[in-house]
Amino acid sequence: KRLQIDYLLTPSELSTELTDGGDVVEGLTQTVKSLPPRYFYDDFGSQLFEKICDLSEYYLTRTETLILRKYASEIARLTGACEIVELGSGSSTKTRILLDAYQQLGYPLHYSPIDVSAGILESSARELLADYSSLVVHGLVSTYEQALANLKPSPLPRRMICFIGSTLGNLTPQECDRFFAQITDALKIGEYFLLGIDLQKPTEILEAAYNDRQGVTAAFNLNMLAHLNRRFQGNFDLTQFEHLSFFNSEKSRIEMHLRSLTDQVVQLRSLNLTIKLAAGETIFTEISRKFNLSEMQQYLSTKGLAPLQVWTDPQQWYGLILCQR
Ligand code: AVJ
Repeated sequence: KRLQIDYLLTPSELSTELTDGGDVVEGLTQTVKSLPPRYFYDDFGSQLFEKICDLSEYYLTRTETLILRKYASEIARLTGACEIVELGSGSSTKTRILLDAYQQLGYPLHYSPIDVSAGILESSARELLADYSSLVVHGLVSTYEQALANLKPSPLPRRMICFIGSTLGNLTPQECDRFFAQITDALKIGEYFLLGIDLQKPTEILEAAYNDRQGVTAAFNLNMLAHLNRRFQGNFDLTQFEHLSFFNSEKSRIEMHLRSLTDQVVQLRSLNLTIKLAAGETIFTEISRKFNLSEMQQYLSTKGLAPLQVWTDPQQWYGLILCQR
């Protein structure tokens, strides 16, 4: 058996944390309303995100892909054979570059993708198994928090946790601190962490990437409401909201919001939640932080993750950092 998928996001596991819906109630009942970015990624949202990755304005994916293509074999040589655990694996397109490099060196291929979207995880796992004859996939449909707390012992002597695609940018500084504590808990001394981050660059370039001309990002943002409607018996009217995104230079982050076009009342029945929105009021759906590469290296060191090597593109738009615990 080369495929196993465990599902941690089932409603029965609602019990303890803010796993399913609790975080929605929490976000929507604050004075400044917000929703956790993980609710972008139902199966349709994951498809929309794949479309974003192909947009000419969205330089992130293509830049990270170039860096990976250029340096994947160096990464593989540095780490040696290891289990590749990926947080937010999505379609696993960029992961193939890593798998190719590990395969090239004759290493056994163990891949553990983790994603909140079951559909995209299942289909990409099947495609990978068809393309890599010796690959073993152990997927987890789960949030990062749940996954990191529930990782099975590695099938190989070493493990590398990959967090590429600049998903770290979605976390506030406080969330980052918690996240890295969980990462180091999930790694033994000597094991690896591979991080991809988007870097600071001119505002026009950043804002274009989050306001594409085709409106795919707007659709992606609005789809979160459709997802919540389905998942929590809600009645958000998508025509009564608009996509808003801009660069906040003080905080060095893109902010995405959904702005209410009218005074309205919305219900999420299965969460027992009724909220009021004023015309012009926004729901904060995402931050996407833009980092400084040397500050990030410093920060990682303080978190017990020693940077071994850093790679970037010629324009220094994007950075990849390999760390060792
Ligand atoms: C998947 C979190 C890296 O912040 O750029 C894309 C998500 N949001 N367009 C990002 C996203 C709007 C993306 N990450």
